[in-house]
Amino acid sequence: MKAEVFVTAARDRGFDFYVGVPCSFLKPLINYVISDPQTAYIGATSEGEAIAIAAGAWLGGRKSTVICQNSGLGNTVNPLTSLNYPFRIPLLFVTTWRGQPGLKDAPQHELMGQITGELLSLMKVQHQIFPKESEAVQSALDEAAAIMAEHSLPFGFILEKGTLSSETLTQAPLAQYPPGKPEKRLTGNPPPQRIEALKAIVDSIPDRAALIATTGKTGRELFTLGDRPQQLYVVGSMGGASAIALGAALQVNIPVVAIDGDGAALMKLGNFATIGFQAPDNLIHILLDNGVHDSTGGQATMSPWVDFGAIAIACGYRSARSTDDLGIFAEFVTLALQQPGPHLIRLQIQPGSIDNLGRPTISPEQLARRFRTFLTHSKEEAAS
Ligand SMILES: Cc1ncc(C[n+]2csc(CCOP(=O)(O)OP(=O)(O)O)c2C)c(N)n1
Repeated sequence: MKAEVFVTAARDRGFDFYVGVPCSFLKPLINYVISDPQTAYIGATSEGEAIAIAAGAWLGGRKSTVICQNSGLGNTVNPLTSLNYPFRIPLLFVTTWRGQPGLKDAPQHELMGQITGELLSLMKVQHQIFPKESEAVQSALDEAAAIMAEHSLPFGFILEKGTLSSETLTQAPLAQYPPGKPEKRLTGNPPPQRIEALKAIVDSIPDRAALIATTGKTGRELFTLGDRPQQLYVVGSMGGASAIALGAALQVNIPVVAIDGDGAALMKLGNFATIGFQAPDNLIHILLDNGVHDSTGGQATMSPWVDFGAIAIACGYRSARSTDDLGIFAEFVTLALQQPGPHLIRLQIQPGSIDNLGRPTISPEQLARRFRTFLTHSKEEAAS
């Protein structure tokens, strides 16, 4: 079957945004969506990142599809279970079936081939075999869409070897970014507390900007400071906040601000490369760097050895600024709002948190819908 049959039928149902990591079984589908000007394709550094970007795109009002090899299912477990499930974020999920029992395949696919369907079922991802005949595609997609609408969860198609006929790849040349330089303005004074940093962010950005806060105490402190519809507290999916922000930023014209932790950023360092490459000019990636996993008791991270600004610039961010001072930080945020991004702003903060730290009282499911409404309204306002 031609990949076009599936892609066209999916697009007719609103699915025109693909995120993925390649597999040789997927080559026709990936090559087709990369080459098709009517379809967006974001290459991710890992399958987990792909899920988070797709979730961000859904929050931004876009129906999205993740395509990957079943070897990468392990990488999707964290976001599928701690992001899509609690926040009830649907997506179309196409995974290959390397190591399908009875198929001669490489040894590294044997076990995953045996458990692919079971693993999806365990993660409450309903699934079926990717349709093999053109005539079956429309009804399979209708069924997938109906199930996604009913449960608001991902639906999977398992793609068997040889289902799709080959496609040629037409790839745009890689963009060239002007070489930047990371900027550091360190005072050596005691750095601020996280809560002061969050207050500075809220005070420095306009109300029309969206804020996506990483897991742990960052989201809890932001909620405790004051709950607002433009704020999303990513309670799980550690490291996913910046990828969610990327997926969302690509859909909207308002500033989208990811508030990351050093532990979370290090967990998904690949996100920097995808953000730098996709280069949404409305994305501001703020890193509150306390050098520890503060939320779990203050265990050290490797952040003192890591130059996040240099990494961001090397990955194609338009600017990367670092400070330990709240006043300079606020200046950096204001600059980032005025200049095209993506920007990294790293603020050194003290470990520790406030007393009487709250937890979001709204369910993740409601939170996601409130945030999605905020983002989609911003698009409607921009269009009117
Ligand atoms: C995949 C995963 N592993 C571990 C955890 C447990 N956990 C929750 S918050 C956190 C620390 C996050 O550290 P950092 O990003 O530096 O933020 P901080 O807590 O310092 O604000 C950890 C390890 C988790 N939520 N998810």
